[in-house]
Amino acid sequence: MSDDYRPMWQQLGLDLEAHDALLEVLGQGYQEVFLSQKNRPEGMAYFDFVMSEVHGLRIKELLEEKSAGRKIVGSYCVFVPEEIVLAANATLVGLCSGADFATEEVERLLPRNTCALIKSSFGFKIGKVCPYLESADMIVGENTCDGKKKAYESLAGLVDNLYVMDLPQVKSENGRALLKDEYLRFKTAIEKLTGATITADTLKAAIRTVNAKRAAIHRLSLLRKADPAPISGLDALLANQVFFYDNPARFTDAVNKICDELETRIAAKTGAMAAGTPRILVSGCPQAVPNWKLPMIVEDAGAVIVGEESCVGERGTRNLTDESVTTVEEMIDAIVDRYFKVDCAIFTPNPDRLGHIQQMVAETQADGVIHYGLQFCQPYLMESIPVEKSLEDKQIPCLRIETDYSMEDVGQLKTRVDAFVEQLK
Ligand code: BJ8
Repeated sequence: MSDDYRPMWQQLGLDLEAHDALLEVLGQGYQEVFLSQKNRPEGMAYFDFVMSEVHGLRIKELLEEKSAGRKIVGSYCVFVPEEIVLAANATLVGLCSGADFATEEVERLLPRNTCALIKSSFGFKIGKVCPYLESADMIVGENTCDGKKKAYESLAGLVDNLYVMDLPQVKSENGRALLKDEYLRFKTAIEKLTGATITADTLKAAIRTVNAKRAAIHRLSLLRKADPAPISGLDALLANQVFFYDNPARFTDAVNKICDELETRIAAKTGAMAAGTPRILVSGCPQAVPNWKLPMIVEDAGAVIVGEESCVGERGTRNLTDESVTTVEEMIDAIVDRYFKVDCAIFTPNPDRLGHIQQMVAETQADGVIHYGLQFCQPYLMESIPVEKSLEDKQIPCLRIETDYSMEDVGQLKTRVDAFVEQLK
């Protein structure tokens, strides 16, 4: 990344030395994991460029938006409604939390047995290495799992602009009413932050923008059902990760372009891997940038990942908001209906997720499922057992994995994944 960005990073208060070290590791990792792949679609050049500028050009754009009076909102969860943010003339960015950082300092604030994702969000703040976090005018936390909801109490002492959204845990009428109340409260907070009033026109335009983005990435997801798979799991995951940072309209365009290319590849039977390669669906915790450990191991083992049942994947993107309604009140209801379908493991009971995993297995023609659970993540680790059971009942092989962001268990994971892939052949 160009040295021209250093004054910008300094102005944001980043620790330049630590940030240099992070970029160095990221750049090297990207080269080894992504650029070394064979038979990549040409359209991945766009995502390579975005990643090469992820702390540069994109941050410059966000700061330019801020100078023009737009606000930046950072979020850790797919329950934060981008439609409301956009409608109030603000920009939503995902705060990644996909790598360990400043672990010793983090463990002075959080118990050691906290999941890597939560620890990472603290590490990026304490280590002063995330320009997105430092650019945000508001950071939104959400009461999802116990770990997150308690961690935000501590995060509030580290940032001065934390807004915490309550979320239901049960898909009942009361649960839906709570979600609606919270979205209305959030709307008021965003309007206060931006000074803008959300109107039917701005909300409708925002719903269309976000729907278009989700429809494009869902289109990509459906194209992965072809054999040979036209895109690797690593590249498809990358597109799903960039979903959270990029300018929405530009991202939609780039994804649709790559989908056009994938359609041509499918017609020509050109794959990222050979036809007949064992096909795997990954299900479970979100894999945020730069957490590429599992897909790297799986695809190195000679399989191809054909879908992610995850919030960085189909769980977060498959449902669209009804565009046919006209008033702000009706649109808020449509937004609530759309988000209420997200089948995160924090919900109890959560039977929709089991059904969705089986649906994805069928749609993607997966030969087996790897359940990806982060260590100490109670909701997903608990749910991995019924997930496995429901798959076994249908004779779908399932491998449950529990891991973190360190590389210490790579050898052990490789052994288990290799054996699983062999079983699928
Ligand atoms: S909607 S999955 S993005 S909460 S891994 S922090 S659950 S202990 S991330 Fe999530 Fe929203 Fe749900 Fe999706 Fe807790 Fe588990 Fe850690 Fe997790």
